[in-house]
Amino acid sequence: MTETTPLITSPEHSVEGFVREFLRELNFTQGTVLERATTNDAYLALARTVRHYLMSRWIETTVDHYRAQPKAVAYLSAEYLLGRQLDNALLAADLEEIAAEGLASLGLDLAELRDAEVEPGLGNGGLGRLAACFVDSLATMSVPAIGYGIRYEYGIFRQRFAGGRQVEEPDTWLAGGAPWEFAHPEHAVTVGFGGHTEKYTGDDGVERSRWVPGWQVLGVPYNYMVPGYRNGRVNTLRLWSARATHAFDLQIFNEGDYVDAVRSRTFAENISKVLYPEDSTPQGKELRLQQQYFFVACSIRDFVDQLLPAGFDLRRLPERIVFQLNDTHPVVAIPELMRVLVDDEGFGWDEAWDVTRRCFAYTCHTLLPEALEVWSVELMGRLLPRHLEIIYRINEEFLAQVRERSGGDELLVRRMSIIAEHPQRAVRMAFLATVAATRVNGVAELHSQLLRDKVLADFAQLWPEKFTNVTNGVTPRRFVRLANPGLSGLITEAIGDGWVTDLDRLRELEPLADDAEFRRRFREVKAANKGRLVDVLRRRDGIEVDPGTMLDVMVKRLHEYKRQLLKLLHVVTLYDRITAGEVSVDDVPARTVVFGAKAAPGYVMAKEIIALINHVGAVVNAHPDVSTVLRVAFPANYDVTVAETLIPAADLSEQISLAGKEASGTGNMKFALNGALTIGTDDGANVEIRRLVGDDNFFLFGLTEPEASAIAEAGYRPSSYYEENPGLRRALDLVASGAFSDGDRGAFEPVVANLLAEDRFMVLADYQAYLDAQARVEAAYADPDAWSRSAVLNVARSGFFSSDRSMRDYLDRVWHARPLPG
Ligand code: BZD
Repeated sequence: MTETTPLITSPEHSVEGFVREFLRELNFTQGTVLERATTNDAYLALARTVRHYLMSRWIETTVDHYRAQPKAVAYLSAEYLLGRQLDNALLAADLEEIAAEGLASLGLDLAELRDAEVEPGLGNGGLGRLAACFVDSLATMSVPAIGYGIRYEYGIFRQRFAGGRQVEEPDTWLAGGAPWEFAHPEHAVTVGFGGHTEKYTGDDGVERSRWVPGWQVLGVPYNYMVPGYRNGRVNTLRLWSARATHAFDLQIFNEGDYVDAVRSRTFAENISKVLYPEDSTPQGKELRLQQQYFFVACSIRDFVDQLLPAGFDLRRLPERIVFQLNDTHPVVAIPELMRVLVDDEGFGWDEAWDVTRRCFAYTCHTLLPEALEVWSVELMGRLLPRHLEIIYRINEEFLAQVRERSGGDELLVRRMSIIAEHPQRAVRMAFLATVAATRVNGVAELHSQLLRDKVLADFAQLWPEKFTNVTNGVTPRRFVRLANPGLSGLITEAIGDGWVTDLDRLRELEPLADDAEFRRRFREVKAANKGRLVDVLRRRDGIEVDPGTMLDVMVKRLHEYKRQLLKLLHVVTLYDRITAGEVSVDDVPARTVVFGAKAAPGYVMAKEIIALINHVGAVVNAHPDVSTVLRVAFPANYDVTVAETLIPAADLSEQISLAGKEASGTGNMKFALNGALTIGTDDGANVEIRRLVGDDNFFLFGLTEPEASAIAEAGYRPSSYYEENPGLRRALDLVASGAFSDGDRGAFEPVVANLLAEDRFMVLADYQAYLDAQARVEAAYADPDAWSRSAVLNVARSGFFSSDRSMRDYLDRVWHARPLPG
């Protein structure tokens, strides 16, 4: 790092300056001319042009951080679900109008170039998208921060439907070129795996252990700009790509085994090849642990070598860094930092532990017991033998403390041990994180409460001060300002544009909920957003949506606990009532139910549910009467880009998980901020949304968490609901009859049978309450003026759900760090 200020000037901030820079890029980097440029050529040239406008800010931010040596936040996350970069970069650089005008003067359409970008889908769902929102907010708030993760060559799979069933295809997001990344092979880091440990006596006479890895890989950093919103700051996201240590192993090569030499290279590069498409059910695969260790080892090495001054005293590390663990995926960073301090830097154990403890904080994102990550001791010992030793010692000292404090309560000791003994000996990563971290947080109030009371109750007893809550948030830049330009314009006209970085100011809209003209314009915006969605779905999926209908949207990963089946039973019931002549199409408001969901490829039930939704949709949409008031749309491959057009168009947001199962949800926040009303359970952040927007502007239904727990405790019998509720019985019988599978009774038998016999997430118990709530939705929707009043109030009262506020909470409650304004 140089100490001189870089002499770099941005291209001129004018249409002419922009056009000049764009054409230079087209000529010199793409090697083509305007007349011959493909859309992708033009997109790549445009991306690089925009980059140039951000470059001096990026360099200055980096240099400032190095000079000031502030306490920094290193966000460690195995996933970043970034979404497209171009629009956000244009917005941050205040170039939207200039670019549109400049391109138009060349006969190019910004909207078309925008569509050429393939989003980097380096995450599964909420957790990965949250990381992307957080790095955006950190940059916008001028917090010295770096995001560390993995540059997967293949992101989340692309979903297609064949005969209504999900088919996965590889996500080749890098194929068209990657204009937003900067590879830095010169800063590659070497990471070891496998091998064994050796005991030896150090110079100080102390018995020590040293790791002799069996093989090594290189981690090559790729830097991505994280531009703050018009604040002169650009932070860095650093994603690691795995390479073989030697491009060719010359010795093997010379021995003539060329194929083996190249194969070893493939082996190393496999580590960052593909994102695991699992959410909520860790698979315990060796390659996954390799990925986790790979990226945290690279990141710690990088921070120490690149971001700290030479000769920095690592005893003072906690003054300079806090590593935020995004769930348990990066938790092996804890024994890694211990290893670096003890083995490489010669620290004593206690000293190293004291430093390490103060450097980590842990966020838990789940409540499902099966989602808590464990690694078998066998695998950990084989892949990371020294780390396993360290984990054992951490556990030993921790359990000694538990014994002492509990007067030798061995039951408690066994419950709290970082090493589980059954069904196999395994490392409980959430426990390791909780023992080591300075702070442990859940992601919504209810979730944090349940962590304290249930999942991590023993730990909360021991260290109540460790536990805190930080409710999730979403970036208003991407999810309001960019995704909903119509609403943004309306808001800005009313209250100025300060809300983009101070979302609490949306409160100033509250009086306008009672202003008929404002409501009319709000409805106009919603209608225009629906029009935009109709175009996108027609072009992208060949799906026809009637923009005059209520848009009832359920988009999120497919999981039983999220209860897409409950939504589907509502659809089936409506279909049943209309076809049976019990309900006239004149009496129900026309609605389009939109689903978007990917299922983990190995999650059989989730894939069955996708097929069932598509089959029900096909029958409903083909029915001459029913389809006049009810249609199902299930665009394949729901991703961030689709979310950005879908959410602003929605009227009704479906947040219907069984209470106590959804840690927070963040889609729920995006919908509320875009003026959709929520139908939802008392779960995750729904609780806070409802409290803020008001009971009258939220359709609450269903069991509460204590009620659901009590039913489970007493022995839940789903079939009793089937027996006692004729509507429910008819809906399930209809599915079982083959009505949606060309008469094939067996087709969805497993889905129905599971609901009747087990129904782990109490779909049947909440069915009637859900239908009743939907009836309230219908009644409310019949009064457009009252509905839009509620919608405006949802917008006005949801400012709390900005990820800027989440970052402030982390700064105060967890990180104890400060912004460094430029
Ligand atoms: O994290 C989600 C929770 O389910 C949501 O309730 C919450 O809002 C968000 C953000 O806090 N969890 C995930 O998205 N989890 C994963 O994607 C995941 C990925 C790999 C392995 C395990 C879980």
